[in-house]
Amino acid sequence: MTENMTTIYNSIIEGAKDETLVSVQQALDAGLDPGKVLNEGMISAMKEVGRLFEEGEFFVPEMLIAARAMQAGLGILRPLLVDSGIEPVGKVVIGTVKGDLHDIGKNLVAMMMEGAGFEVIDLGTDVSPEQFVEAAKAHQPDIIGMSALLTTTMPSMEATIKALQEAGVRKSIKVLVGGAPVTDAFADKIKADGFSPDASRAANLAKSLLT
Ligand code: B1M
Repeated sequence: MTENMTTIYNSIIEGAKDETLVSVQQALDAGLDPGKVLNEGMISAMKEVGRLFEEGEFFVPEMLIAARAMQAGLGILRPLLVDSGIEPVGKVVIGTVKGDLHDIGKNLVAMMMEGAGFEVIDLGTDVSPEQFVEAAKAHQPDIIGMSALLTTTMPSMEATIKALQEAGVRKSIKVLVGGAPVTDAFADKIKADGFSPDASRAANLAKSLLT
């Protein structure tokens, strides 16, 4: 890892928001690729935060301040990831499922989708099946994207797909799922149209689902 990248990585783990802002900007000014800064400096730091939490070295407050530093850094990357300059290719409604407050991955997927030319309606976190159905009716999206980071909230994805079926809107909408515990096999089981392990592949998959 370069010195810049190490500083970004450490500042996120330490939850040092100001240092994250400065180091991300410095890395970009030095000409480093935004995708590399994101994956190697930032996402890998969040993985380490998760490991430290599992080991009992970090608790919820440490996870929270690390997440705030991460979100601040993402604010700087956002214009670089989003600025596609192309006509909307479709409409996506996205949210983190009911009972789940993790939004960093979902926000990244939303950014990459915007960058790929989608109009994105972000419902935020803790989104119930009923709220997804309401949004499907109100916005008539091409795609609904659901994110879940907890094994305990994954069943809400299936409940949402069933609710979309019952409301009679499932056939006109593709459903894309993702989040750390979600797998291809789970997506098949709940009859989603697609699963992606990361944000950039989610945007590509969203495009291919429409063709
Ligand atoms: Co939480 N947390 N957390 N947490 N947290 C995890 C998820 C955990 C794995 C940590 C651990 O134990 N190692 C664990 C879940 C265990 C499990 O269910 N198996 C956990 C736990 C237990 C909890 C609490 C229950 C802790 C507690 O209170 N005792 C609690 C639950 C709160 C709730 O949601 N109801 C909790 C709370 C929190 C914070 C609020 C403190 C904070 C979140 C802040 C926020 O999001 N604003 C937090 C954090 C930061 C994490 C970790 C450390 C990091 C998550 C993250 O942002 N990663 C996480 C550990 C880990 O994941 N290794 C952990 C970076 C992000 C870019 O990756 O979200 O995976 P990710 O997104 C990726 C892909 O998954 C994919 O693309 C993204 C980018 O490439 N993707 C999609 C995501 N959504 C997609 C949707 C798609 C397609 C791809 O299509 C639509």
